[in-house]
Amino acid sequence: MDVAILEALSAEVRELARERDAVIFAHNYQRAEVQAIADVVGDSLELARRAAAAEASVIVLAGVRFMAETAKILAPAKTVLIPRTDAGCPMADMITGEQLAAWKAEYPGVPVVMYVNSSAEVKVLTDVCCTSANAVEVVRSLGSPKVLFGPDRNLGTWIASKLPEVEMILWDGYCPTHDRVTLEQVEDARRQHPGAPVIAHPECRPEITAAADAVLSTSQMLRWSAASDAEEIIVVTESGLLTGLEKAAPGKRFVGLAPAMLCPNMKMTRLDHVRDALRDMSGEIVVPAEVADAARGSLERMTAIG
Ligand code: CIZ
Ligand code: SF4
Repeated sequence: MDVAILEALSAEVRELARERDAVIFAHNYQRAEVQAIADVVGDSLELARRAAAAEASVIVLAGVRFMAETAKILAPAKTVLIPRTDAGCPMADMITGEQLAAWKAEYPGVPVVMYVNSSAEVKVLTDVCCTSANAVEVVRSLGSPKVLFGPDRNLGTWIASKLPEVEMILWDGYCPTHDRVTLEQVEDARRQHPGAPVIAHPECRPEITAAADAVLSTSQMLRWSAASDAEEIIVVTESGLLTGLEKAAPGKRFVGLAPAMLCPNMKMTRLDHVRDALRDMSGEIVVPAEVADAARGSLERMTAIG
């Protein structure tokens, strides 16, 4: 986009946010120009915590639907807007409330941990949600020998490798963006950038996390990279994080696996969509009160851990 247009649009968004008493939250995987105008850029855990504590009357959530739902459940008195109502998470859609109810019935008494990448209906049936930043701590906190975990089998496998004392029973969901990374791609990147450490997200397949130098959530990648001595780092997660990495660790070179690692849903939201949502107060997220009330506990337990 032309620089003058970008600046004018950014200024318009900030002015509208002021007029509407709105805060703008952007996920770490959002486009750079959307991150640039946000009040808060973070992972799901940070955005959920900030939503619960928000003082503004409107929250604009530049991300995907489950993140906006999470904000609404934790801050029911706020108006929560999502600039693209069609931005979903294919992984979250891989388990429905009905499917979870049937699965639970097969394992009476076994606690349920669900990745925050799930629908409000699924959260209603969940004991504790987790994000990739606190998943291991959440499962450990239950002190249960058995746990039902979903929807991400890769994250579940990763947690199980850290907690051998827990029998993790896994739902067969996955993130299409992270799950399609191959070992060959990672090895190619290593050959092209000798000596550069590989940091991978736990949504990647087990052969990728096993080959990585560190397995980290996005917030952990930002901290790890800032503290690392490496001049060049290979990043195996959605490419939007490169924006934050370059900011968190200026002077380092980050090698992404784009175009393979783009999440089309995360990339839907452009600045003009954020502007339109604020101008028209459109894209309001509605979670029925009885669903929100029943789902809230699983999210509050999540935000209290890690
Ligand atoms: O938890 C999140 O925000 C996601 C989707 C990834 C991460 O590791 O932060
Ligand atoms: Fe869902 Fe994967 Fe996109 Fe995240 S990157 S929103 S888990 S599809």
